[in-house]
Amino acid sequence: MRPGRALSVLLLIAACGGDDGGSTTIDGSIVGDASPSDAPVDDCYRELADASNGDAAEPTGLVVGGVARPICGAIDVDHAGVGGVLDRDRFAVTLVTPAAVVVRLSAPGSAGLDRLQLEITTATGATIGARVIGGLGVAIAPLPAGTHELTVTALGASAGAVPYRLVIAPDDPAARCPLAAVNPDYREADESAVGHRANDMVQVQATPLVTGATPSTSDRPEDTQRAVSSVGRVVLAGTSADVASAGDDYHDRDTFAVYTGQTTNFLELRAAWASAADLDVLVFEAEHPAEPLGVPTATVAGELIVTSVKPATLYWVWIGGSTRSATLPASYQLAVCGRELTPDAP
Ligand SMILES: [Ca+2]
Ligand SMILES: [Ca+2]
Ligand SMILES: [Ca+2]
Ligand SMILES: [Ca+2]
Repeated sequence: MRPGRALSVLLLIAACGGDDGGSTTIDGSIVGDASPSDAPVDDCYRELADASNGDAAEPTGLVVGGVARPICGAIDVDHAGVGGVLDRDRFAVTLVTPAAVVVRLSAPGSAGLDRLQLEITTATGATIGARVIGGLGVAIAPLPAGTHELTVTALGASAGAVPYRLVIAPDDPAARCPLAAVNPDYREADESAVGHRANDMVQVQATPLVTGATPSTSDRPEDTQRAVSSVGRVVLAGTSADVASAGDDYHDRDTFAVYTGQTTNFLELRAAWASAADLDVLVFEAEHPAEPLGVPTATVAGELIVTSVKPATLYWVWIGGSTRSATLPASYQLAVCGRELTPDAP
């Protein structure tokens, strides 16, 4: 399912009955013809417990598997806490059956905040995060059955409340940026003469995810001279070499500089490789190696991540061979697909 399609399918609430509302179910989970325009004017579950929902998740009663409903809340400004946290809102939602989901946070009025982020905390305690950029943050995750938390965290200051809309919907990860057998648009330069360290740029600790610049002053990102349009795809290729870790959780690390197009505000990235390696992909705005965008997921063979981005901006696409890898080197292809998504009205 394409993102726009996925996002037209709203959160389904079993409390209102999964058998009405014109939605269909697949494998007992979700889906249907519902679109925002089909919904009543006030179709939201409305945030009820702002003062306390930063400490304990607000029980929404929402169950993925019934009538579509988003969560409508606000970044409230009357109880700013420590560490620059302006508001934190946690919401509990339930999945009856395991499903791949996409969670989309729309907050068109959030430009003045220092940071707005979305986190999915699964029933098993795993966390998947996404930054809101340009009023939109998107996270994808495979979720087991159980009760999960969606957390909205705002840092900074605001003169007034900033409304937002939060939607959880079924996702089709295999349909995101499929990697057909194609000739790559750009191939990594041979870096064997410098121990495969010519393009590393970012060192990465995987758990928890902590990233920063490599100590080297001589590494450079691959200058691909490519821009990803909002309907386009750039395919990168390279080799993740069998070199010793430089102290982080990766062997070879390869970084490619790619521009986003004039209207591209969302990227999907998919990597595939042949050997029994475990490669991870991250995205950074150029020269911001401490701010990883997107979180690797393993919902399908290979690696798939998504992230909101700024249009017409240089990004670093990073791929590293995890120390979990059984076999290296690994020849990889890495597709970068552009999209233009419009945030929902809150
Ligand atoms: Ca709130
Ligand atoms: Ca709150
Ligand atoms: Ca390499
Ligand atoms: Ca490298």
